[in-house]
Amino acid sequence: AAVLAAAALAGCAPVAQNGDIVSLPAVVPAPASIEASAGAPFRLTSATSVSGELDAATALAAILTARTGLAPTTAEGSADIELRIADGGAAESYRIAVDEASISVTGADAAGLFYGVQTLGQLVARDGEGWIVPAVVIDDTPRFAYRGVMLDVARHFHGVDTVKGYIDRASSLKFNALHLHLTDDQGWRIQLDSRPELTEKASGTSVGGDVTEGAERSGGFYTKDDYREIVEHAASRHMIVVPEVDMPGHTHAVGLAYPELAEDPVISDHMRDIIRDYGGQEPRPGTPYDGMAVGFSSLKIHDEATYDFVADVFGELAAMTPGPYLHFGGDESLATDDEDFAYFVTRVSALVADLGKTPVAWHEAGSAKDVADSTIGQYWGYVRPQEGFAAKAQTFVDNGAGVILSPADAIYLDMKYPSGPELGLTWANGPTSVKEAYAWEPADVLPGVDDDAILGVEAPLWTETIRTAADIDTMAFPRAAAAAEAGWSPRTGESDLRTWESFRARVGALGPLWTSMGIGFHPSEEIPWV
Ligand code: TNX
Repeated sequence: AAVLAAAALAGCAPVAQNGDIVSLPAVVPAPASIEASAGAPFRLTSATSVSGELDAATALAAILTARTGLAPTTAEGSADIELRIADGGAAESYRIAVDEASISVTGADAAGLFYGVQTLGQLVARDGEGWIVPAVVIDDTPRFAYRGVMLDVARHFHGVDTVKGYIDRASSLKFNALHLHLTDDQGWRIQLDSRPELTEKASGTSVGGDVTEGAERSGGFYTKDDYREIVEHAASRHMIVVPEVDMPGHTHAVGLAYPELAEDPVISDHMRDIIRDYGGQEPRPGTPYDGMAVGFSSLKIHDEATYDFVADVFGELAAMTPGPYLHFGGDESLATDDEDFAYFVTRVSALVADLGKTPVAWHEAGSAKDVADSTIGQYWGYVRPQEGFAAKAQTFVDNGAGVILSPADAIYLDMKYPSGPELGLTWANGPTSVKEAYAWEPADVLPGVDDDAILGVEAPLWTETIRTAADIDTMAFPRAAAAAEAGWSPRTGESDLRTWESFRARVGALGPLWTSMGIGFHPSEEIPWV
């Protein structure tokens, strides 16, 4: 225990390797390969110099300053810390070599170098004499190309600064996609020149009618400049933005701006149960909805005006979004007849594909056998799929496009913790512990769907109960780290680091770094925080 405690103090985590407990620097997500050497560590001082790529040097300086108060001096040519790009490796991969005299971080591309810098930030630790980086060689490369976090800005609106902060946090765990759930029954959050009424008439409320943090009124929306600022900030952290406009369900807000496009709400018994359990009003046409129930709204499927609307919305979003994906939702369209749903999904997926973008949709869209071939399915069933769910996801695999995995009982970040804040929901087998968020293997979720058909992993944060930046931090950290590891690290069984015991020790060692970054993580008792 004394050895383990000492290891923890140095920012290392005990790991079982070939039957022995050894101590390795705590990196999350676990790298593909890490070898600690017996040599003396590198010592950071106020004289430490850095040279190489400017963006990476800036990113490193920000981390080191926050963590240690020591700002490295920039140099030309050789320096103590050298940050370089050398072509040849796999996309987003990097290598770090640390010895007593120097540190080199080499990325295969700018993203790889950025990830190397994030890892280097995690390696910084303290010993009795000061700040050190342990002598180590790391060769690292991602398992999956797509590693996402989703933020629902429709149920509660979250302003630009909050989103930028979430980008910073997520990119430090090597996430490379921010999916923004921009629209839902409760509000439309993106200004469009082609359809200005959407934000004029349908952005003014949120769940519970809550007033947005830092604002004077309920709801809110991003101007086109706001959206550009988010996209640019994401790009500077090597993340793409995946905008979602959810349809044909989850569209009550559309009806506030364009009543002629919306069917009247369908109130099911299930909805009455939800209203009884969670409170709130029944939705009424033309009246803003601030409840939490889902599945009552639908666009009109057999009206050409609907498709003019969809073409305007996705046409403008495509032009505003440099990333390759446009998400058209498709979940929980319980008020849309099955055949109508298939017709709608077929048309809208083709429309998005014709814009030169790759459509993404929740897995229900796979019930439409003619969904555009390039459409990626986002699976939100459980780690052990419920009846019928895997078959829908299979459509996207059969088409050769593949799936993004978001198993709700593991990495829905809006599920309550077993003990902790009163925030969150429980419907997906919740509460969800950190261990449950960690203990699943992507290739074991959908039968026969292995790495070649899995584009990646995404952790959604729905915000019915999540109102502030602090709420986001609490729900996402530490569980987003588990999703990051599922998306980036070698598969379970292929690395000594891919065990719950190793993960919890490594996450625990990150506590001081997260604190220095201002992350208000949930101090879960499952984690041995340093
Ligand atoms: C289900 S899973 C939803 C969302 C809710 C969420 C709450 C899915 C694609 N849709 O509409 O916000 O549950 O956890």
